[in-house]
Amino acid sequence: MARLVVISNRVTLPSDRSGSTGGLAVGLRDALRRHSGVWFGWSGKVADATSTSARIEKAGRVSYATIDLGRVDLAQYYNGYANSTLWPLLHYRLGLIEFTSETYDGYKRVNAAMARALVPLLKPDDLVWVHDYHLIPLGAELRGFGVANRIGFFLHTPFPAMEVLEALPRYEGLLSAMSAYDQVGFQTENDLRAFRDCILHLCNGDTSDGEALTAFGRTFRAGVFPIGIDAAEFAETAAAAVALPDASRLKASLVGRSLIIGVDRLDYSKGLPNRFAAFDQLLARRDDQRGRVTFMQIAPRSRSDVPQYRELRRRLEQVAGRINGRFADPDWTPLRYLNKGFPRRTLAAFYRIARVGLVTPLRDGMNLVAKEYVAAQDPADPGILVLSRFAGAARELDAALLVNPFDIDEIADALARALAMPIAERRERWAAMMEAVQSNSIGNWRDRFLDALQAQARVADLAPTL
Ligand code: GDG
Repeated sequence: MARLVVISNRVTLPSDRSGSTGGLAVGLRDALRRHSGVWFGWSGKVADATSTSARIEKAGRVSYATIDLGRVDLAQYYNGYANSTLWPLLHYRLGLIEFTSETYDGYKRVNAAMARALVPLLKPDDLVWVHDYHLIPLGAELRGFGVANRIGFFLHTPFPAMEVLEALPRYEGLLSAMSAYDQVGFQTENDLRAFRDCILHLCNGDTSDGEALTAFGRTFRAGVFPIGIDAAEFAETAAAAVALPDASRLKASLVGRSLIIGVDRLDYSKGLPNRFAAFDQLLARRDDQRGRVTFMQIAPRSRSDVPQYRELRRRLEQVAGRINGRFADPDWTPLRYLNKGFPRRTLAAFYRIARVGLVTPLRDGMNLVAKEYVAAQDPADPGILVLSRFAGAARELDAALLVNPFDIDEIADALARALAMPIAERRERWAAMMEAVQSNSIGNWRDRFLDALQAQARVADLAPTL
């Protein structure tokens, strides 16, 4: 079996025992163990200058190869172009996009530096799998160094509609960089369709069957590979974790009230202000809910060096304070807003205790929290998921209460409906969702993508076209 080389912005080192490893990190680590290979990326450390070679840490059959980033590079590549230009663009937030030549150059420079540090670690038969928007140009940079391996790219975020992408100065560079891969993967059909439109209409590209695309002098494939979770493992974790002290304390603190739970990185794509407004509206309009429901929003801080994220935090603190100031009783705090992370098993137990999972991103590539919430439920007495139609997960979880995350009234109504839903309907909806979550595991996702990549011819095996 070919070795697998995974490249992502951040590498989760085996020494990370924080218990906060996300599902994706677990899935990638598992794939690497099965194939043996290398996980390459940023160490998370900042130095005066970006490393020119990787530091290697070995654990079993996997080598973890990391580089430190220089201060200026980090500011321009990560906080700058990746998170202040591409992230808002990919989430349809044109008004938030900041574009400067400096950050664009920094983004390209860091991708080139990563390629330079990676090349000496590659063997000719390695399957190379690049992840996410931080690293779009990496494949083209590797090709520039003569790397002829099969190289795949998976985009975890949405891919925007053509008219949105066109707003990005020099967007052609991104599309041409994506055509340097052999296999490009997206979360949903929508994303693939949008990408195909861009290749066909903005780049004079061509397609024979909708998946094989030709542009910029290369032929490559693009497909849909929705990411999943290990549902059985998550269900087991949740069932066992409800007995832990953290879970018992939460349950006791509710004194019989229903719990609504939200779990999201503190990010403007996750729709938190509208979600808070919907809860406010539920309490304002429905006397019967006052004192009977608690909403707990877990929102660990993320990207705090980007001003828009700090601004979002300020705004949410104000709204949370207003809601509690308006509705709280001496023995009831309606909204519990926690800016910190929890170990994975604690989260799993919290999901299981919650009667409603509230997942209302304005746009989301997939949203794993939605799938985790479903997997964590007690089959005998499952909770109900209220889910944004603009999360990739809505494609598979259509038995959730689907809402438009811009429509506060609709979210508030869905909350009221979820809180009052009879057990028979909850069970029926949950069974349909659980089947969807189980049938598309993280293992399926990984295997489908790698099989598709493996099926491509290596660049070196192709007959010369001249
Ligand atoms: C990107 C795309 C796509 C959250 N808080 C804690 C914690 N988490 C975990 C969740 C979940 C993960 O983080 C978040 O995944 P999401 O999918 O919801 O969102 P993004 O971080 O934006 O991920 C997204 C994903 O990539 C995968 O392709 O679905 O669309 O934006 O697993 O449980 N985990 C722990 N403590 C926390 O406090 N342990």
